[in-house]
Amino acid sequence: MTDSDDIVSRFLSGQDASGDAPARPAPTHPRCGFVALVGAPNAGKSTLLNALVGSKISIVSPKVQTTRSRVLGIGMAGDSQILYVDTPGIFTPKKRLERAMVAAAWQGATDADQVAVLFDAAQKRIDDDTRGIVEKLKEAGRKAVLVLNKIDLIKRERLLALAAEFAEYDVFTETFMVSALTGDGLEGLLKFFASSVPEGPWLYPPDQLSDMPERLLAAEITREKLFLQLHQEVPYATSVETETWEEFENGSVRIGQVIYVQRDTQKAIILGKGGARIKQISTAARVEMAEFLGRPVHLMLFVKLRENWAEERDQYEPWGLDYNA
Ligand SMILES: Nc1nc2c(ncn2[C@@H]2O[C@H](COP(=O)(O)OP(=O)(O)OP(=O)(O)O)[C@@H](O)[C@H]2O)c(=O)[nH]1
Ligand SMILES: [Mg+2]
Repeated sequence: MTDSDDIVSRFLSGQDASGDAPARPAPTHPRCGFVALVGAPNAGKSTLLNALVGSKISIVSPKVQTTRSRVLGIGMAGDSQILYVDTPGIFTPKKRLERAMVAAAWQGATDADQVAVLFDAAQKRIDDDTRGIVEKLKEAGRKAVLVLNKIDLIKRERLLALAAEFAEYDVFTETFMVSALTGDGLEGLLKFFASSVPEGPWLYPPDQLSDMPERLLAAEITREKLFLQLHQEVPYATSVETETWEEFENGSVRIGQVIYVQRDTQKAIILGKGGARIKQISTAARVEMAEFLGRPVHLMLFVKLRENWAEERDQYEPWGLDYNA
């Protein structure tokens, strides 16, 4: 970890960059383990990870397939260090990037000590993607925890009926009903994870919040703004890369990023009339970057045509995605 990564973790954990936060006493019976959050696209996995960690680590949008890679969020609860693994939504993939995303999600589940399946309980019925996930876990003889999310949107009777329907699979050892958005029910879920991760030493310093390098975090922030501000196929045709990172003596940082698009028409949409759209995207991204870095940020965004970025290997490796999945 570099010094600047360290600043990110301290800032996100609410400590100041001088590092004089009260030291956490050494645990007498440390526990540490991985909890994978899996589910259909848009179930609220990233929202839940952020809520459980208490900081924004993973990007969130109302659109499906926002998360493209595994994202680690480190949560502390008493003597337990819980390593939450946010994963891309699991669906039937068609393109190379989609296959890599779904493979990353299953890998996250396979490697974890505990698997939590999230379901958007606001849906009328159990969707095919979720059904497929539960059936695959059952086939593999894997037990999991069911998290019925978005309970702020539905009535309790409906929840009980859903829980009963899921119980028939005989995969779930526990069922939790939560709202990742309002925080309802999260305390019980957190306590459960804290007590269920195996005994063992912590793998990360307790004030660290993620293992994601700053450059990737910064790219994700811009990608989130693209997902929030663009429509139809456009956000899915984009990829963001942090190209330059210059730190100045006055404490500010200049970040240069490229937004790759697959067609000229998409480039025109992202730029907007007189550059209005890119300006909005850039402002929103810069504000959030400055907040997580705890210092002024100058952000320079360039939009470049790269028709085949989704077929290029260097778009996969930095994100831990398997090009050949
Ligand atoms: N009302 C309500 N909305 C929620 C809740 N949790 C998440 N959402 C919303 O659901 C949408 C999707 O949330 P994400 O956290 O991005 O979902 P995800 O499962 O990570 O989605 P992918 O990364 O695309 O697979 C966002 O608009 C969230 O604000 C909840 O408990 N209640
Ligand atoms: Mg997500």
